[in-house]
Amino acid sequence: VGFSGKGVVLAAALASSCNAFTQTTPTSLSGVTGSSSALSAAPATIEQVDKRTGKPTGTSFLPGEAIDRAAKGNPIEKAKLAKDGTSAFVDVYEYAAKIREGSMTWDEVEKADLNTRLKFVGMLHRDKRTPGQFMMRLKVPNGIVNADQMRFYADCVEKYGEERGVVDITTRQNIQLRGVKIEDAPDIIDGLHARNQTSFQSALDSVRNMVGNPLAGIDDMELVDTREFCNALNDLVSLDPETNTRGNPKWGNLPRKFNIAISGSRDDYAHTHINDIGLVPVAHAETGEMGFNVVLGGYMSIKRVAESIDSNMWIPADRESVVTLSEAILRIFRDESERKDRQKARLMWLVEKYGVEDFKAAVTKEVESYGRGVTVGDAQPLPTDGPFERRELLGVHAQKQEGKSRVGILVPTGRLSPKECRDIADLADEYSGGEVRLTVEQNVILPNVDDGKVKALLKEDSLGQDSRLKVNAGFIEGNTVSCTGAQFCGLALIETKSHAEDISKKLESLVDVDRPIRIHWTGCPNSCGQVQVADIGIMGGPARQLNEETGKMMAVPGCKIFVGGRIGEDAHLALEPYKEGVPLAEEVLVPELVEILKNEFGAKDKKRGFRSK
Ligand code: SRM
Ligand code: SF4
Repeated sequence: VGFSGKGVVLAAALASSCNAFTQTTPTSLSGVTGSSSALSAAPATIEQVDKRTGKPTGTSFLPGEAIDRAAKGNPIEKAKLAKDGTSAFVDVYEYAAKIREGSMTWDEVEKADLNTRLKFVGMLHRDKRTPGQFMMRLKVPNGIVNADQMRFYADCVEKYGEERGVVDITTRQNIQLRGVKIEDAPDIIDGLHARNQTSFQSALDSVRNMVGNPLAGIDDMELVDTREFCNALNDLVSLDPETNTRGNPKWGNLPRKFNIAISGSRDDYAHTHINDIGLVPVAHAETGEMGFNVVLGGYMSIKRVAESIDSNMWIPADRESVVTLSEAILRIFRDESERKDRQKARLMWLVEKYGVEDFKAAVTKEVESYGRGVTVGDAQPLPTDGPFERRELLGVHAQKQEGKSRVGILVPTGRLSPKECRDIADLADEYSGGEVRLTVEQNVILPNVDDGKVKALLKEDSLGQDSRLKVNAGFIEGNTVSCTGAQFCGLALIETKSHAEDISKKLESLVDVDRPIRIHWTGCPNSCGQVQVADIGIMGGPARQLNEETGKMMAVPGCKIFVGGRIGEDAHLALEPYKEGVPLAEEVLVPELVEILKNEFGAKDKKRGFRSK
């Protein structure tokens, strides 16, 4: 992916020779005053170059008009103006050194760094749940990792103990390390960079993990191999071309998060319809050339949940076109999107402000201005040869390569202990050439398993009866997804992962269904667990229940239930709750879900001795 451990050395060198690069230039900002350390105020001068790294600041790429808006914008905008996020890794190294030598403690770290700016290094302080410990989010383009990386994740988190030291596979086909302390972060960052991975620009106002097709290169129904494009886009947004270090300042001051997904087949495993940019593979109707229709603006949030809209754009499936189109949209988004109301700062609002055709015209003009010979065409008709049934990712399936199989393994709610990470690494070394693929359903796939070795793989202890990892999971437990929830997330209204795992097992023991039923859990309306695309979505929310002792109704942890979201070609978001105010208590929620499974999905009471799959 165009990056090697070399970059770390350069970054460290840049950090230590920082003064040589100091060059603070005042901008045309008028009437803006304040301190550079407070979250609530923008500085009087805007740094063009970060003193310590010599890298240009994210803000230095913004036009004056956008800086003026940011200066009058929300507290996060002011924090970004006050101190550059793309050089925040230097703060991590400096804080860590001081904490290690005993000259400071983690709670003396500047608040704006602790809770905001370190997010540019992918470090999210879990201040409400585990003060002093961070979640570190990585970037895993196309969700492809290897055995060495899996073992490294295990080594990084193990010291934080069974409860806190875990690894999560996320709903963006990505990895999060938990429990991380600042003093350990430099070694983790260096270790990641030495393994061609990074955590930089994976959170806050950054372009998030590039989601691609988990079956890229191994599937006979593939239309486009997404790997090259995910890697190229990952480099576009997070590799600094000047210093060859991770963290690209050009995109270091975006108005909001930005999601890109590239689909490789009609299954749309990447969920293009809920990403800011979604690339949908479709051949040009006249020339037959393979390319992508561009859908825009899909997102989920507390304020609004929106399905992507057709932008009437098509580009050929080549690296230059994909990178140039994305760069053009990102440039327009960066400079023109909302900087005051964070709820309105997602791409959809900007597209609506323009109108679809005018937005297309602006993007086309921008693309042409780069002079790379890239052409933006009109959207192409989708295939009409009948409906397409999205295929399963779990279990054993033939690949396009003769004699090879892909084996999808359930990781319940994406949560892995260090031992389970190592188990997967061992399986990968033994059966899949060390390669592991992550899915947005928070599971893993081992590709390229010799058909002749599948039996042996299925007999491995780490996939046995007592293991959480399973190849032949039931239709319900195998399709349960869950966001982080209250164990670590300060925004959560309820605990999610442990309930999701327990209740899916319970449901599996009570009913039989004849197809995968996707049950998604999300702890609050931000919908990181994407409840609106689920067959059944469970979102944390208020509920009341009778207190047997007092005889009074009292507030209890509860949920809203959504039913009927669809993914794939026939995507549809379930926007309105099916039921609200349902207590989370198992004796209430389980019967409720059983009813929904029976009424809406044809579930039958389980017959003794008969399993659904
Ligand atoms: Fe998310 C904020 C976790 C995918 C919409 N999300 C958060 C924070 C950072 C809040 C916080 O500070 O605690 C959560 C961190 C909890 C933690 O400790 O892990 C968090 N989001 C997650 C993850 C880990 C859920 C998971 O268990 O898999 C996912 C990480 C993806 C990744 O690897 O980058 C995750 N979040 C999503 C998705 C799904 C997707 O991208 O397909 C969405 C909906 C799609 C979207 O963004 O449009 C999503 N997360 C949000 C939002 C609402 C965004 C908005 O525009 O308002 C927030 C709140 C915010 O950004 O202000 C949020
Ligand atoms: Fe946290 Fe809410 Fe996202 Fe769950 S949906 S991870 S509770 S922000």
